[in-house]
Amino acid sequence: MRRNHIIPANLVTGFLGVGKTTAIRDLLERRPETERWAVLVNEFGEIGVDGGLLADTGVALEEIPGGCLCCVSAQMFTVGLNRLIRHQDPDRILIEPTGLGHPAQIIRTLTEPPYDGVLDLRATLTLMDARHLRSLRHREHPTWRDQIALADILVANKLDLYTEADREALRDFVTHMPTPRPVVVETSHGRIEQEWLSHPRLDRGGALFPEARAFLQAQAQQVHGLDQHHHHAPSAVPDDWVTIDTRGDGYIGRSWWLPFDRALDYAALQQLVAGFSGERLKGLLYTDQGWRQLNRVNGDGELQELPQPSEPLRPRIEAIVSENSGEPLQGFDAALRRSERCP
Ligand SMILES: Nc1nc2c(ncn2[C@@H]2O[C@H](COP(=O)(O)OP(=O)(O)OP(=O)(O)O)[C@@H](O)[C@H]2O)c(=O)[nH]1
Ligand SMILES: [Mg+2]
Repeated sequence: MRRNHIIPANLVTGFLGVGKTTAIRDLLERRPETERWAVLVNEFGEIGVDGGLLADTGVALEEIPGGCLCCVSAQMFTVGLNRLIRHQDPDRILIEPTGLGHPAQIIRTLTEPPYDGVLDLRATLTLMDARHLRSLRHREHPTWRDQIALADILVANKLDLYTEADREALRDFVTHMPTPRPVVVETSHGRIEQEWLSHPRLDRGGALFPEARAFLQAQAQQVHGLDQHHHHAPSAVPDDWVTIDTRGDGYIGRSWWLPFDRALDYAALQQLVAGFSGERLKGLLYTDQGWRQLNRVNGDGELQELPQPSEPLRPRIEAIVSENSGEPLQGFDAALRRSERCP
């Protein structure tokens, strides 16, 4: 296939649940009518949920589940990206790595052969939640740091939830950032100006951050020791409960495929969700009250209406908990199964 233009591309990165998919949705809704955009979403869990949340936007979509793009799914990433480039010939590509993604390596991949003449990687948009500035768990996480360190546009999202102290902490943090500093903006519901997508990447002398590099090396060694990962297409999965676990970067993820057409008890599900204290919970679920989407970060977020999907959709849910939070997933798993209505 012959291409006659270089495709502008952006990374939309940031930690678990900060609002990346929300921002991408919003950008897609306001994209120029004449332009064809494509999105590549990578998720920590083995079963993608974000793709389902973007399915109605009408853009070409590739989902890479099962770990960070630069490590476990590196090959899937290339395959997915190549497919978008060849078959869609898009005018722009937005890439959402998992909230536990290592951006330095992804940036390197996208700016080296074979992609250097094909993609024009512009500004990296890093979303953050300024409330995390006062949370050691976040500030000490190497991925959280790297994502922010590599921002060209640093988007402090969820402004509606900040106290004045959070905003003050953000100002203070930014003042102490090393140069070149990113553009810093505060926003809510992922609202991002289209024109920021065209900003160039900051020149950081081609160097990865030392922190990022040491971290990536350790990661690479770990990955070499990992077993083959199996990726399950929905069609290949038996129509029963299936769980797949992912582990890495201090977190454990569990993904569930639920059987087609069997409803969960809405009230039981609601109670289960309200009691979930882990880091992240996402899902597309069929209940006795109809379809619901679930999007919870730490303690925030409940079940919400989901329009009847236009194509058959396999209900799915994904939980991410911190590795040292005990084993809350087992209790959750059992209760989730109990919430299924008798057929
Ligand atoms: N209050 C509030 N909630 C928001 C805002 N932006 C996003 N959210 C909510 O935060 C939750 C997570 O948003 P997502 O866009 O799924 O976050 P994400 O970064 O893509 O999450 P992962 O892909 O799982 O890392 C959702 O329930 C959103 O509706 C905001 O500005 N204010
Ligand atoms: Mg997302």
